[in-house]
Amino acid sequence: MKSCEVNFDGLVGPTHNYGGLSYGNVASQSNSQQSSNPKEAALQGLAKMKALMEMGFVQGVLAPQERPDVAALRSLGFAGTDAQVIQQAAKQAMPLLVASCSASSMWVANAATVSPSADTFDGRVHFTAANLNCKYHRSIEHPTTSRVLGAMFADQKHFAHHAALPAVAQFGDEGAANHTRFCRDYGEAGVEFFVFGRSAFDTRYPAPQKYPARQTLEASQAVARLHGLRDDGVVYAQQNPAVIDAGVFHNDVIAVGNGEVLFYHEDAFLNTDQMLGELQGKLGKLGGNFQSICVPRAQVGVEDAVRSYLFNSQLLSRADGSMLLIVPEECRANERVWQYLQGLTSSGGLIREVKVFDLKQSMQNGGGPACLRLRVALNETELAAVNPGVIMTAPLYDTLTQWVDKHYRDSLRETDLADPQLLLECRTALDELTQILKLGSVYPFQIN
Ligand code: SUG
Repeated sequence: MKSCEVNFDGLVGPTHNYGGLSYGNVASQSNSQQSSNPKEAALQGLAKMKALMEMGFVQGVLAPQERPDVAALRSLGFAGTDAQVIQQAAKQAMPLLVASCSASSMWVANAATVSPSADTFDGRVHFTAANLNCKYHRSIEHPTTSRVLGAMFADQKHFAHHAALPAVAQFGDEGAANHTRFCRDYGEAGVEFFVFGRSAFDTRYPAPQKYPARQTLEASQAVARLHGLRDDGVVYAQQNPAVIDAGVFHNDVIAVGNGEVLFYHEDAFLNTDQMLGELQGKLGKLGGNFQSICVPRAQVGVEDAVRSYLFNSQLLSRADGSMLLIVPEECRANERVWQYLQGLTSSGGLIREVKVFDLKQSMQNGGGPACLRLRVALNETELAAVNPGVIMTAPLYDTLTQWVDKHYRDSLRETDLADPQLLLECRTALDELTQILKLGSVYPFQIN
């Protein structure tokens, strides 16, 4: 049976803003308080989805979350009408209002970890929503994430959904941003590669000194257990703590994998040789031929990698077996990175082409092409069982761009977040969106 990898991209929500909410994420910190353009952000994301669809890839769309999150503010003690809740929060605790308005659910690589059916004990595709408990503004995403994923992948014969892990730092889980899968073919059993930043219980693992390590080993192990993965089909690796301290807050900022290939920076991991050997051995047992492409620090330093988001790219398999790299415009703007990429594509290796996308609005919050997508490998039967409303088509692209044009503002500052009119605009837009994507009622304002 034919299988493919579907990229479900997060649709940018109407409150996209620069809140400076993510300590350890250099772009989020340095663009804090700048004026954002939600309309442009959403259209940039949609343009990438359309381009991939036109290149022949199956492309999906994942809905944004309800923001401002009035229910989250109520749980923190703000009361009255929805407008009063927002106004009180603006007066008494602006950082909480900003957090409750973040459109951070657009970075759906953090929505969940997904294991394809060929890897799991019961032959279903397994999803575990990420608790994202390192940052308050992201920790409030998982209940709605679970409802949206449930509405997209509803058929229990094919899809199994797990709730987020316990919401404590020991089980910090950031989803697919720290997870890659290697395989010969998307439909065959593969090796799932879990990258963690620290161990919660075992002091032998070093931890970063400056910035938080968001993903723990124990969280990754719990996800592997929930999904029923075979020991032979899993490799764990630790991120180099020094690169976390240099701004690599997720592994997908320093490495990307697809098929049998890992594209990574020389400084990305600890014990790299041992890890590569394990990947080679385990994929080899499945008949695969693991290959790695290491970018040497002498050619691209970690700082350039973080600035350009070279590794936050999408590595995609083309019909002829070669690969294509989708990178953000910032890679072309960085002379060393661009030179590296020119050399890479002309070297006769597997990666033959680089395509550049303008995702500046998302990039300014530390979200590149790879952050914006959740990969789900599906066979034909499973693909047919996905809610068809979320699969991108030319008419859906037109409908969504018109929807964005109608509902989104083209400028948003912190002071605008207190405007009760913004809440109404967002709810009107999202209500219409659930109809467009045929999701049913998934948002708190639709349920309560
Ligand atoms: O969690 N930025 C996100 C970016 C997530 C990127 N995802 C991956 N690498 N997969 C984060 O740090 C910034 C929000 C703000 O500051 O307004 C933010 O949440």
